[in-house]
Amino acid sequence: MCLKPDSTGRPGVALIIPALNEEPVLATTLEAVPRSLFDRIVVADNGSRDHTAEIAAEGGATVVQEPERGYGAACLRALASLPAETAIVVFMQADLSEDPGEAGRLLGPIFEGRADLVIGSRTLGRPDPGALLPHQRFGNWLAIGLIRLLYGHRYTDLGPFRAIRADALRRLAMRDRNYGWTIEMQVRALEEGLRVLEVPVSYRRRAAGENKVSGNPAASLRAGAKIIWTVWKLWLRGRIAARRENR
Ligand SMILES: Nc1nc2c(ncn2[C@@H]2O[C@H](COP(=O)(O)OP(=O)(O)OP(=O)(O)O)[C@@H](O)[C@H]2O)c(=O)[nH]1
Ligand SMILES: [Mg+2]
Repeated sequence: MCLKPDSTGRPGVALIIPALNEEPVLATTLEAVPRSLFDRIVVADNGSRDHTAEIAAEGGATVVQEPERGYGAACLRALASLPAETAIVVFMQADLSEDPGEAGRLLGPIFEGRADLVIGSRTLGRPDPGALLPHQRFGNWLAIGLIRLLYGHRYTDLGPFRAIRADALRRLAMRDRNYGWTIEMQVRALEEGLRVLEVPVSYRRRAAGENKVSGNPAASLRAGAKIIWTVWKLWLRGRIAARRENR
């Protein structure tokens, strides 16, 4: 299966950055993006009350607005805005926790035809001390363990920095509108039999701006519960569908 080329003859690559009140850091993040890798950068402004949208536009990104709060809602809105010739989509945070310069590591295995989904694993790639908080590590461990138990696949992380072929992403029929987005993609990828690869990426604390999830205990608890629930829900849904087919 070959990747659909854009007008320049290479596969169209889009970078999606969901952003909620990221004014203090977004300009630096966009400056660090290796432009030659991407045909389009989309910032999904998730109802920010600051100048996130203006900064994104000044930084050369296409801005889409998603007033409904939630990481997944922002990603879905950005995806809906992509041109048909987009062949690969990369997702990255706005807060410079990830190194945009490492995007090539995620894209390489897809360009080479070795993978459909490439997860940037923070645990494989030595995160900065304190960048992954203990409750984040615990939540990751729990979710990864559950996937291993139910699906028999060993992931090492649920990191949000990732690349996926656009045709594969469409097959996943993503629905989650908030914290379950990353795990839904990983579980659905297994259900659909995608070729999944993990590559090490670096990780540090957000460079600036408000801690909204990992640095916020209440939000972390909500995110953790949603992540675990999402794995169970998808597994049960798969079992019910399999039973119906066998009848
Ligand atoms: N939390 C949150 N982030 C959103 C939302 N919409 C878009 N985002 C963006 O999604 C990315 C991930 O959210 P973060 O707040 O960085 O989540 P985190 O990395 O777990 O935690 P912190 O870095 O401590 O805030 C960032 O780029 C956010 O700006 C939303 O509704 N809630
Ligand atoms: Mg963050």
